[in-house]
Amino acid sequence: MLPLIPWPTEVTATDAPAVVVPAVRVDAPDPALARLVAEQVEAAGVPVSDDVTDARAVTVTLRLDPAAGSAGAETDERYTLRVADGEILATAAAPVGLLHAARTLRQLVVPGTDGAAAAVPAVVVHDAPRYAWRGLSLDVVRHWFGPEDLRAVVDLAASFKLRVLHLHLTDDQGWRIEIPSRPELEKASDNQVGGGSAGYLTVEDYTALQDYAAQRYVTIVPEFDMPGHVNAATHVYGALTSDGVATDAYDGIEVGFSRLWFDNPATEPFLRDVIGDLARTTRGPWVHVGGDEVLTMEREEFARFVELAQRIVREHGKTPIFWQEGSRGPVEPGTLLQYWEPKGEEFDRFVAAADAGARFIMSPGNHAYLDMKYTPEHPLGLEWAGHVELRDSYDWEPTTVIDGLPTSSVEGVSAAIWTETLTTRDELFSMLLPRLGAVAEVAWTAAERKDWESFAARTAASAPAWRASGWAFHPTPQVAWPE
Ligand code: TNX
Repeated sequence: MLPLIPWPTEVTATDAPAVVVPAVRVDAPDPALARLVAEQVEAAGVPVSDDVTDARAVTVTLRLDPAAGSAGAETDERYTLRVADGEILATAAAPVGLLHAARTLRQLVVPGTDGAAAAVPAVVVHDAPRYAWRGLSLDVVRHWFGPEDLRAVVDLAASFKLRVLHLHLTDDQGWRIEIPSRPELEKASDNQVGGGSAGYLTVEDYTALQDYAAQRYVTIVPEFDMPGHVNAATHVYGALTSDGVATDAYDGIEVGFSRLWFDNPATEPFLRDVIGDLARTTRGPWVHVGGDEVLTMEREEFARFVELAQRIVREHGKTPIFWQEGSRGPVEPGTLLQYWEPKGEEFDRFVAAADAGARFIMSPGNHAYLDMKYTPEHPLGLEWAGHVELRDSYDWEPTTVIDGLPTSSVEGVSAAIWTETLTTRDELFSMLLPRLGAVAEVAWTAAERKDWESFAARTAASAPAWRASGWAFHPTPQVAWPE
């Protein structure tokens, strides 16, 4: 049993003996990639040697080769990994594929016991993802998670070959990103659920985080949630409210009470400043403009917000993303909608939006919301979408969650985690793990190659690697964990 998550397109274990790796030397097309691959190998407990004369060291060769990967897969992400005859060779059409190969290699390493060297089973892997959009959406407002935690989340996401980390940066409780044209927003950063001190990302922090993520082929997507979830903004700017009076700070967990007013002359300049600065500081192609849970606004006014936010994002050359409620506005071709709440009565509207050219990111609450409690007794999390055990986050098919949606309108899959009840990195990780691996497999692996029993066994076998990385996980009884 090979502890690979997500499960690859083609895996052939050969009869050849495992390759023993007392140490490894990395031969890669560029030094930055070599360093990242070395990081993976070292994380598996194998020393990396720069010494070309080191006779113990096995060479990990990474080579760009347009013919690599699984047959017929067009994507840049395809790769092949061959482990045999004392050699480890990764080939890929593009550097991202080489890094994927290194992630696979890291999962294959069997640590040595009692002083013996580690080994890698002889195997040939040809691989490519089902969806290009494989993401994680993370709320850093309800509780603040700073740059160090966010780098750890990038590492975790990248270990499952995810490509997108979407940060929910603004909400009722706090504002978590510096907007240079609106420096006063910093005043709304020092608050979170339950009060207490919090923080925000300066442009410099955000840029550094993007660089860290980009090296790992993870794109950061910023979210400015509007026209609801805006109490942090109306707390700072009284001019945005209907009576001109700034709202009180809020540290509870209710939703749906705050809002902007389309006809207020302060509103459009605020949207332009925030979206403009986010677009300028974001190197990825997407800006998320929220749109969820606006419970106190007429449909017509809401639609005007969707139209305006979408237009401003496009003026900055970015692709807009809304939560599914964006379908209540005039969505344009290429706009992305993130599906989250299984509300059957809205399916016709989603299909109409897809017919108009919108594309869907699937984050169904009952499968992909990793802030849901595993069980009713679970001490952390919410339960509005039900309880999401590991198997619930594994057993679902993105193309059938919205009745009637054309298969081709599915852009991909994102897990999501909201932090109303999560205050520490370990709490956060214990909700992400092991379920993030399940959602990653839904996003990567073809439906006909998924298998729950196999996934559960691979999850169990991944625990030592998670421990070695210092990643907390929830030992769900659905898995037979090793002692
Ligand atoms: C719904 S998901 C929300 C968030 C909450 C989350 C808690 C979405 C678009 N909105 O405001 O934090 O539920 O699970």
